[in-house]
Amino acid sequence: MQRGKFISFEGSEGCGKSTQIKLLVSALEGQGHSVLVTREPGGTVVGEKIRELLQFTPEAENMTDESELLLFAASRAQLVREVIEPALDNGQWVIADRFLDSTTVYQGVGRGLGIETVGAINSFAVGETLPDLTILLDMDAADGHARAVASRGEDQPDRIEDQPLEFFQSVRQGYLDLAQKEPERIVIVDARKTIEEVEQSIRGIFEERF
Ligand code: Z5A
Repeated sequence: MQRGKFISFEGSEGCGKSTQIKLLVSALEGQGHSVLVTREPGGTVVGEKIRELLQFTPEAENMTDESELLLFAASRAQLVREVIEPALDNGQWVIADRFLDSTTVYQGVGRGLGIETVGAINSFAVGETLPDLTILLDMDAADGHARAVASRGEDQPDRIEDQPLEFFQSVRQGYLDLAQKEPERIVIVDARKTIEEVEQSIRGIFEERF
């Protein structure tokens, strides 16, 4: 059995990850691939409990940045071993809606915990499991936030969405710096374009890579 491909989508809120993942899944399935989509935090029983704690538990508002980092890592450690690795071994393609780069930039850069510290914890959490390709949907943080607010409607922002704009600007810069360091794995796509144009760019990258 040929091992499946592992692709992650990254970017700040509202950049269009979920939208593009849906389009990609239907294209890949049309080519005969079996595809599994994961989201983080979450994707397992343990991970979904952690998601609730990280994002939606009002009593957790005094969570320290260090606890937050370890909880994201714990959710991913479970997801990798319980879901991602077995799927890849089974020949499935795995599309991850966020993976370890989110922790590097949100906790390492945004929260200021440092990318070396976060890198060590990320490595412990994922072991050898790294994406073959990461699509970074890049756009201005304020514009992405406006999209996310519009699509949320009446729902309240979660604990992380509720950060000031400077936090998301540093997250965006963190992603761009990471892409510069790892150009082979991380490909930047301009997320300001229309949904169809972004989809075409991603198709082009897939044709070239796989
Ligand atoms: N987080 C962290 O801190 N550390 C970690 O390690 C991990 C995560 C893994 C997870 O939130 C939060 O946890 C996230 C990072 C943090 N917090 N923030 N901020 P989530 O999973 O609940 O949400 P999200 O990942 O931020 O995604 P999102 O806001 O749902 O956005 P999206 O999936 O990228 O976008 P979308 O839903 O596809 O599109 C948003 C809207 O824009 C929607 O109405 C679309 O129709 C529209 N859209 C999409 N594309 C376009 C284009 N091209 N043009 C115009 N409109 C568009």
